[in-house]
Amino acid sequence: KALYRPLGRLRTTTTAPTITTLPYWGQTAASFYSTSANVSPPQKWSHPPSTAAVTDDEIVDLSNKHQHSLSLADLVKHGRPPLSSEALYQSANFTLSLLPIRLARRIQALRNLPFIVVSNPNISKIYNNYLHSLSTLLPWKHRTIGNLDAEIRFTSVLAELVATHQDTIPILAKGFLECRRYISPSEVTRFLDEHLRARIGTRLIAEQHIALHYSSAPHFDPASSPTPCPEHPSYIGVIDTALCPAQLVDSCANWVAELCELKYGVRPRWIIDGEPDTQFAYVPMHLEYIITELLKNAFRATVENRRNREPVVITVAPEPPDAGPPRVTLRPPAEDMGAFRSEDIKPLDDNAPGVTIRIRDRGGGISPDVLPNVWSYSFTTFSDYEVPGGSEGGGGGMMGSEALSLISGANGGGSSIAGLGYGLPLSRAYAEYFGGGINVQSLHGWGTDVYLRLKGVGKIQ
Ligand code: ADP
Ligand code: K
Ligand code: MG
Repeated sequence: KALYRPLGRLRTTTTAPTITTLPYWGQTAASFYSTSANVSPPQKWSHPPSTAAVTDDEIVDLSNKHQHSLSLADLVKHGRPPLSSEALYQSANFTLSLLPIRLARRIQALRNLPFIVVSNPNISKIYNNYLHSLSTLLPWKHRTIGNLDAEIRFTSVLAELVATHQDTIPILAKGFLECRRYISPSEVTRFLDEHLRARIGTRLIAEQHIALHYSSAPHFDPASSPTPCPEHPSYIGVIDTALCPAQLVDSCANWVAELCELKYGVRPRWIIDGEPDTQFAYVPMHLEYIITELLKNAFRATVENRRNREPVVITVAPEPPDAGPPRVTLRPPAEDMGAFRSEDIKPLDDNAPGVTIRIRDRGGGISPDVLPNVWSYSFTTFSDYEVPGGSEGGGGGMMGSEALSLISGANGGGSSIAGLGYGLPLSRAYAEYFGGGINVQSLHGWGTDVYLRLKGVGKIQ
């Protein structure tokens, strides 16, 4: 029971240390381990080393500040690129006003995990990444960015921040798998769902300014940017106001087919039908993530079920602005998300045109004993040793041991056909971010239909 005592509460009973040195965690963890008869974590789980110059007080102060609930209007309010230098500085200052609070809140959320979990080397690496990123932003706190030189330096801080958190997902996945004995699956799910959704927003904010910088800076100072962006007239930062989902599906399918060829020696076929000319305003990076994960699942099922000659059919159906209620009903957002949904970015306008994409495979569907688990982080039926078509549908499924070996590999799961068990839940987090959703319909013994509904981000001037 004591294992689940939140770190935050323990901290207040001791004299407040600064995180600069972190003797506290080492001592606490060590004394805890020595008095705990039942559970002794591996020797290597000592304490999170850190050199970040952020004090506890600063973190608590920041995380208690009001978190501006961001709208997409905020992200595009600076106008279409190329921005004027003034608009670019405004965007930088706005970004600066948002990020420290968001990072501090993530740090607090990590601290509220049982400390035995935060002591895990992988989780503490993520924790320290957040501390580090916050420490790189704090020197800017009392400054106003008002010249190009400052703006360039600030943008490079943002770029480093985005790069630092690049591999968060496989590292967290590995950490939580290693902590399976110390934290319940539902606690992991609650933490990850909140954490990964908040991360989507934080990255979006940082990447939006970086993109605005690269599409604007060359226009008023050609020397400022070594890599001017190719012209994307329909882009505002990372938002494509005329995104064509069918094109994106096709390029993702090509990539996933390559993966299949590498893994199974087979290249599944696919067909795009419906209204492939549909366009809407959305964040291509998000759609790319979702579609890639859904196609990995569909292609894998197709190949493992020896249905290679049956194409996966992807139907693109536009949802006109005045279509009334959505044509596909998806689950309502889970109740326990209420606490953090306010962090999500709202679409510009609730009646914006959207799109529904159905991915239909003949890969045998999902057996009833597997189906209830598919939305859990780390749940997978993938086995690296599986022979295509060898068993029907993967048996009972499992949590993680395969995933662990997969993540330990060089690529961290991202370019594997399956195995991390994050594809469905994380895709759903992306889809729900702007008010969309994902629904899986399985006809066991036959195939699976996945409905992805996306609300467009709205009309942008
Ligand atoms: P992963 O693909 O890494 O296993 P996911 O979250 O993407 O993780 O999927 C979880 C599980 O759901 C898969 O392991 C598989 O058993 C099942 N699944 C998902 N999509 C399909 C599909 N189209 N056909 C059959 N099974 C599927
Ligand atoms: K899963
Ligand atoms: Mg998958």
